[in-house]
Amino acid sequence: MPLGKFITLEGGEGAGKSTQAKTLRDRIATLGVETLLTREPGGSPRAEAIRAVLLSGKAKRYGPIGEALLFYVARDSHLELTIRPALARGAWVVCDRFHDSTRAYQGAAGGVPIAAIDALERIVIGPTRPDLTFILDLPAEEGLKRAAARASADNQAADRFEAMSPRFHESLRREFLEIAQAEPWRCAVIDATRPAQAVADDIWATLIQRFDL
Ligand code: T5A
Repeated sequence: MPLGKFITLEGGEGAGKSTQAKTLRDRIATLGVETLLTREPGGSPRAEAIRAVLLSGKAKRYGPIGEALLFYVARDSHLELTIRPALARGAWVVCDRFHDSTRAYQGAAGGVPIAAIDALERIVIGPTRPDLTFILDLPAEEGLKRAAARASADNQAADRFEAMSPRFHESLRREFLEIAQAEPWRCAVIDATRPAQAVADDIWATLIQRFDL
């Protein structure tokens, strides 16, 4: 039975998830609880190796179902080796992307039937569901501009998913908002167009309220 809390951040490219995940982890630490910052795909040695394959585009040839399966192989390892042990110790886990990303990227935008994704969730995730999910919402174009600016500063090319069409990215945004609408007890939509500090303050106020702290 998990004792800790499982918090995920979701949204399109460049929405500010990594930035906010770090700030949130630091703020949770001030509560005096153990925190764990992790990410998907990734978070365990096997999952990080699969991340490299997925983001390089080498798995694109397997199609959306093949990619969805690889995301779930990575997630299985991440849950077993990292997330469940941390929750069992009472840690608060802050995870940059989780299962909603598969629903949006491989499901709604990629065309994998939702029944297949539901089955993978039941088999791999089981009861280890997030307690709270922040959906960072902003127009896809704006997020892609942020991601492109960062990539150019780091001298990097767009990855497998950043390189998809504007239509693909707009459908991601719609799907994340639909997920939030379908599960309002778990999800909170955060306006990510504002400066990072305002977004962080909103996330923190929402967490305090949702967890009744
Ligand atoms: N994926 C993932 C799937 O297809 N299926 C899945 O199941 C899963 C789990 C992961 C990719 O894999 C896909 C989704 C992704 O395409 P990634 O590199 O981890 O790849 O990509 P992202 O998760 O999209 O991470 P990004 O780094 O691109 O975006 P973030 O984390 O949302 O944004 P962040 O914080 O890095 O910020 C981006 C830039 O914007 C600035 C930052 O300084 C940075 O330069 N910024 C802001 N600028 C203005 N105002 C703000 N409020 C800002 N906040 C941050």
